[in-house]
Amino acid sequence: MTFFLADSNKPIKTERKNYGGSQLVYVKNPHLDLMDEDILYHLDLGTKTHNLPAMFGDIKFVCMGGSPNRMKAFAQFMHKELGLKGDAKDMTDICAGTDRYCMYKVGPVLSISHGMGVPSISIMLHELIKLLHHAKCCDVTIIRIGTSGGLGIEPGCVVITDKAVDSFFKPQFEQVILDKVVVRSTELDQELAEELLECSREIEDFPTLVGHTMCTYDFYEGQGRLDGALCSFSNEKKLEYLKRAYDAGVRNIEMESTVFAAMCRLCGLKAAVVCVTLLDRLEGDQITASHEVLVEYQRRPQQLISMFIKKRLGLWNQKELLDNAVV
Ligand code: R2B
Ligand code: URA
Repeated sequence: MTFFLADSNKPIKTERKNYGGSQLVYVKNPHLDLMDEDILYHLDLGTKTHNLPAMFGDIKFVCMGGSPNRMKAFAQFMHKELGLKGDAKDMTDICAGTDRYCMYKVGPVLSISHGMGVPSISIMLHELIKLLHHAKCCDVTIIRIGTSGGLGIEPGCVVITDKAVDSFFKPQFEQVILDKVVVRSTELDQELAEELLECSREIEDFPTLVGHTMCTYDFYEGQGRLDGALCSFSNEKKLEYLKRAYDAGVRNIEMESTVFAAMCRLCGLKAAVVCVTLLDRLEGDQITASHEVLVEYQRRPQQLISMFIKKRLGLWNQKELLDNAVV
C-alpha cells in the first residue's frame, strides 16, 4: 500500500520489514458467516451500506483513546506529522451519524474514541474488529493511548504497559458470558512494547517507563479513592492497597486495558497500551494540575506514537536512516 506526502511525490510504503507473512484480523464467531449483512450499529457503518475494504483496507495502525476531542486532535496531529495533502481541519468524522464514538482516517492510521470504562471500549472493539475483518486489513498494530493515575512515579510520566492486570493484580480479564465467567489472558505484545520503549529513548521531553497497568471498573472506590460519593475505607487501608499494587509491579491505573488486551489478543492484533499519568496516587486522589499542564501531558503518548508510526513507515529523520543504512 502506498500513500503520498503533501509536498512531494515521495511515496510512503506501509509494508513492514521482517514481518514473516501477513497477519489477518480474526473474528471468532461462526454466526457471522451466516449473516447476510452486518450492521456496526454504534459506529454507524455496515457491510451493505459501506464499501469497508475500499474505505479501510489500507489501515495499518489503529490508535484509540477515551475522549473524542483528543482522538480528533491526534488525527490532525498525525496528518501534519505524515505530511499528508489537504487541510487537517477539513477532516470528517467517519462516525458522524452517531455520537457514541468518533473515527478519523489519516492515511494508514485510524484514530478512534472509545469512551470510559470496560463496557464502552468493549462495544467499540467488537465493532472495530469486525470492521477490520470485513475490510480485509492485515498486519494491523493497535494502540490505546490514554490517561491514568500513576503509582509512585512523577505525574506526566508515560507508561508502556507490559502486563494489564485486574484489581487483584492478575493478568486476566473475566468476561461473563450467559451465566458463566470466562477468564481471558491479557498478555500484550512484548516486542511491540520494546519497540515503543526504544522509540521513547529518543524523546527527551518526558520520562517513559515500562510497567504493569491495573485496570479497574470504577474511578473512585474501584481505584481506592477517598473522594467519591461513597467510601468505606480509611486512608491507611487505601495506601496499604496501593503500595501492594506498587510492589506487584503496577505503575499506573486506568479503566480499559484488560479487556483491550484480551480482545485484541484473541483476534490476532498486535496490541500496546501507552498512557500518561496525571497524578501520583500515593500522593493524593484529586487531579490538581492546570488545564494547560493536563493538555500537554495528554500530547505525550501521541508524540511517542507518532514517532513510532513514522519509524515504521520509514519517515523518521534522515540522520537515523543514514546511521542505520547498510553499506
Ligand atoms: C482513564 O481516564 C478515564 C477516567 O478519567 C478512563 O477512561 C481511563 O481509563
Ligand atoms: N484515569 C484513571 O482511570 N485514573 C486516574 O487516576 C487518572 C486517570
